[in-house]
Parts: sequence; structure tokens; C-alpha cells
Amino acid sequence: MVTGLAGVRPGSDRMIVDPWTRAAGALRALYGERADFAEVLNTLRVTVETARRERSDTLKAWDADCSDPAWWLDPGVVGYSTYVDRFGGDLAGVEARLDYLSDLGVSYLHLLPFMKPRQGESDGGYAVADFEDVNPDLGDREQLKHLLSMAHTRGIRIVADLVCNHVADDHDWALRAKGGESRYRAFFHLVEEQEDVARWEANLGEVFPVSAPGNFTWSAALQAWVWTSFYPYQWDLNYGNPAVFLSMTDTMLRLANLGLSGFRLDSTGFLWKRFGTGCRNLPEVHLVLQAWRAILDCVAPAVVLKAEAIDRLEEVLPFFGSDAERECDVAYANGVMAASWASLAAGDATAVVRLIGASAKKPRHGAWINYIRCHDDVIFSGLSPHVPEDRQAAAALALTETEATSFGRGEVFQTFGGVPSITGMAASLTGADDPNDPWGVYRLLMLYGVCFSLDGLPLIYMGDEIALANDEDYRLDPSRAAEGRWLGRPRMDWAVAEGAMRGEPGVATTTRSRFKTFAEIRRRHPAFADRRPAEVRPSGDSRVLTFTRGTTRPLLVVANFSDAPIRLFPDLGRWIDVLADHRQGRGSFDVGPYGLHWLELQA
Ligand code: OTU
Repeated sequence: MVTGLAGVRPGSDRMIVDPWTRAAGALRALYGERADFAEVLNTLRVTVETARRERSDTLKAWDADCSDPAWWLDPGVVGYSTYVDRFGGDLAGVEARLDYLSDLGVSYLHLLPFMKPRQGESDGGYAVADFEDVNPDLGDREQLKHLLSMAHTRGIRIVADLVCNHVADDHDWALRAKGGESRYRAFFHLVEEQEDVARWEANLGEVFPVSAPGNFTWSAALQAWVWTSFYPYQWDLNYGNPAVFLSMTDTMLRLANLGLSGFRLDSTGFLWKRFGTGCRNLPEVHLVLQAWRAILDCVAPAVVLKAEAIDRLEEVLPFFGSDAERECDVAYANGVMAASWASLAAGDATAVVRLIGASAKKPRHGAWINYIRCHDDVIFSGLSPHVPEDRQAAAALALTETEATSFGRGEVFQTFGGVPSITGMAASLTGADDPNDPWGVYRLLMLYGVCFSLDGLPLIYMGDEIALANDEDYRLDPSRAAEGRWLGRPRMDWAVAEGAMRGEPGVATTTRSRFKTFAEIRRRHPAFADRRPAEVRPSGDSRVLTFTRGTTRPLLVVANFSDAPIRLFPDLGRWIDVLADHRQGRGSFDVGPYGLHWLELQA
């Protein structure tokens, strides 16, 4: 029997329903009408019991070691996201660089997909051929397990992508479907008539309108159109079929039992389709997530679930669920991220002020992942309705080389309803990689400084800590040339990183040491221990973002999104800038171009 692990959950002050009951409830809401529901529930029960039995004592100790508050809510946690090959060559190479990460203050390491990918093109590993096998170019399962445990002994938890929405067209399930096995045909969304494809399409958006238009791909083997929200070789799974839910759950639990500390649930919003809708963020998606959170609570409660929902804020907030019905524990703050770029481009903080204000509405148990860049493009269209579309488009273009006046060297990746999304590394988008731009490094540090100041978990994208520039050479490699996101996926420059560790003068040393300072102060200053959301305060000047953190020795965070020096707050009283060697002052505060400050206000 699965016995409940009833208890007080992080962020809640009352006993809540035991996790098995929650899981069964979510499952009943999804599949309860089916004649075989009792069997479905029984299969899940066996899966959960098996996973609990197989979970090692070491992993059980990890679970016990972080109950309340959960480890991902600790203000000292700093994240880092990277491809295995770009950072370390392979898994053993990543292991060899753990000291580098510890030194930077990293304790949450998100490794982009390292499972066995599709042969040939694989969307950067997001077309998975086998979830339980490691990409042979990167190592094997033993090396993975070794890395996970070595990382854990250094206090670094490793989070992996679980590409749960789709599988590669050469995954075993897809091959069996092509081979005519009806059980596996039912794993996918197949449409036999072209007119029906048109009927579905009438309500659907597109993820890659330029490189992979439409949502269906004809398969001669299946004699049907298969649903492919992303590239034609990424086949969407049909969660309306409980066998899919059960198989993916089994996969998740096995991976958790290898020692992974969390999952980035890729493309979470796409998991459920219903005719006549846009098939994104449907209520059933949230039931699937409730079920997964509850099931993990039965087996591996310390495993974190991260929503990858890159959408309008109002669509992202529900991915946390509520404090009583938890879904994901953390979610990308893509609204604040895109708004930060929009504000930087405009030299005006209005967009970021609005998005930070609106992001405070999340439930208490959840935490935002605050980031500036990732391996994907910056999508501005999710800023609606907070930022008008013409401003979104202007911001995107202002960060690309097409604008003569721009400091940014981004590239347009694709366009959503007139609003371009852009790619590029943070250093190239801010001008930090341009020795002739006096403000580039300030822009980069200001944007990252805001991430480190907000409530939630700051996530560094590989190389940003040394101001790594765009990889312009991707165009020379035929396997990458057609995909603009490779501009922002360079190889780590270890010569520069090691120089920065030795303190050799230069941009990389400045950036890295500043990131370390951000992390160190976050770890020990009481204002950051306070989990209440950042409270936006009027700065009196639309170019400057100001917000407060905490109530014990509260901090006033000041971020200037413009290149102008600005005098603020004529009646400020006495302040100490904890980011600037405790410089003190009284009365007004002068913020320089792109300045970022943490002011402790004195009574
Ligand atoms: C995610 O992306 C991944 O981050 C991408 O790298 C993958 O290509 C994609 O899924 C397919 O696995 O679905 O909800 O640029 O932001 O595709 C958002 C568009 C996603 C990405 C979008 C995203």
C-alpha cells in the first residue's frame, strides 16, 4: 500500500491531504469517466510502490534533508544552465568543472537535454529517442550517476529536462506506431483526413512559424497526419490516453531514482489538446501537473518541478497551482525577463516595473526562476497586455544590429504576429563584448543584478558570468546554420574563465567577481531571507526601477535602465550601499548610467 506522507508542506501552515489521495484525485478528474479507470489507478499504484521501494537510502536521506522550507526556496541557491557538451565536452568534463561552479556560488545546475537524442537533427536534444539512456557522445548512465553524486557532495543539485510533450520520431514508441502496433498509434495524435487537419489548425498558433510552420506532419508509415507542435520530427504525445501518462510518470520516477534533483518540464502548456481550442494551457494540463507533483511527493518529495511555460504572465501563473493544490514549484519568470530587455532597449523602466508588480501574484509555495538569457530566443509577445505590441517590436529591433544606433548585436529569430523574437548572448545584446562601448558591462551587470535582487532563484546562463559573446560561427556549420538560436549557444571559453579566476584584468574578471558578490550577499543578508515578493516603489523617474526586499534590514534596490545619471529621493535619510563596500550617504541618492544598488535604509 502507498501510505500517505501527510505533513506540513513548504509555505503552508496547515496539514494538507496526503499525496496519494491528491494524485488519485487528479487522475480521477482526468480519466475517471473511463471504463478502465480502476485499472489505470492500480497501475499507477504499482509504479509508485515500485519506485518507493527502489529509491536508495542515500536518496531518501536527500529527501529528508530538505522538508520545510524546500531547498529551492533558500535565498542562497544560485542556478546555472548549460549544455553538457558546450560547457564540459561530456558528462565527465562537467564533473571536472564542478569546482568552478561551486566557486561561483552555484548550487542548482540545469543540464540541457543529455538523454539519447534523435539521429541527425534533434532540436538541440529536445527530440529524445530514449529517456533512460544517455547521449553516447556525452557518456553513459554510470557516468551520469557518478556526476549526480559528486555534485551532491558539493551541495550542487542537478536538474534535467524532461521533454514530456513529445518524443523523437525514432523513439521506440514512434517506431512501434509506425510498425502498426495499435497500442502505440494511440500514444500520438493522429488525424487521417486533410480536412480535419485544417479544422484543428483553424484554432492553433505556431511555435516555429518560419522554420516549422503548421502543427501536423504527414507520415506515410502511419498513413495519417501526426501532431507536431515543434519540428516535424518531434511527435506530440497524447495525454488523453492514460497509457501515455503512466509511461511518462514511470520514466520520471526512474530518473528521479537515478539521483536527479528536479525536472524542467519542457513545453508544459502543450500537454493537452481539445478540438475547438488553441490547445495551450488547458485545464487538463494543470491536472497532469497536480498529479505529477503529488506522485513525486509520494516517492521523492525533494525533487523540484520547473514549469517551462513561455507565455503571457496570466497563463504562466497557474502553473504554480495553489498552496493547497501544488503543481510546479518553480517557473521561468519570462515576463520579467523580456520586460527587462524591453526596458533596457527603451531606456525606460516602465515595462519591467509593470511585470515585476504583476508577478507578485504567485502563490506562496512557488518561486520564480529569474533569468536574463537561456538557450532559446527572447520572446517579447508574451508581454501583452502589459506592454503594447508596437513597443515590444521596437524593443526587439533595437537590440539587433539592424538598428545603427543599437548597442545590441542580436538577431531576429522569428516573428509572432508582427513582434520579432531575438537571439544572442547577454554580453552581445548589452554591448559588454564591445571594448568601445563604455556602458556595455554596466548594462549586463544591471540586468543580472535585478535577477539576483528579486525574490526567487537567480539562474545564470552559461558564459554570461564571463561576458561570453555570440557564436557567430554557427552559420559555418551546416548542421546548425539554419537555426538562429545557435547564435546564443557558444562553447564555454575556458581560457577566459580561468583567466577570470586568476583575476586577470578584463571584462570577464569584473563580471564574474560581481556575480559572486551578488550571490554572497544574497546568502547572508536578512532582506533576502524574507520570501515576500519584491515590492515595487515609485522612483519618481520612469527610467529607474526601485523595489524593496524584506523587513529586517530591508533593502531598497535601485536599477537605472538608462544611460543618464539621475538624482533620486530628495528625502531618503541615511543609507548604506551594501553592494558598494558599504558606502554611506544621506538625503538624495545619485544613480549613474545603468547603475544597480542595494541600499540598506537606516532608521
Ligand atoms: C522549448 O521551447 C525548449 O526550450 C526549446 O529549446 C525546444 O525547441 C522546444 O521546447 C521544443 O522541445 O515550447 O513553451 O523559441 O521558447 O519552443 C515554450 C521557442 C516552448 C521556445 C519554445 C519553447
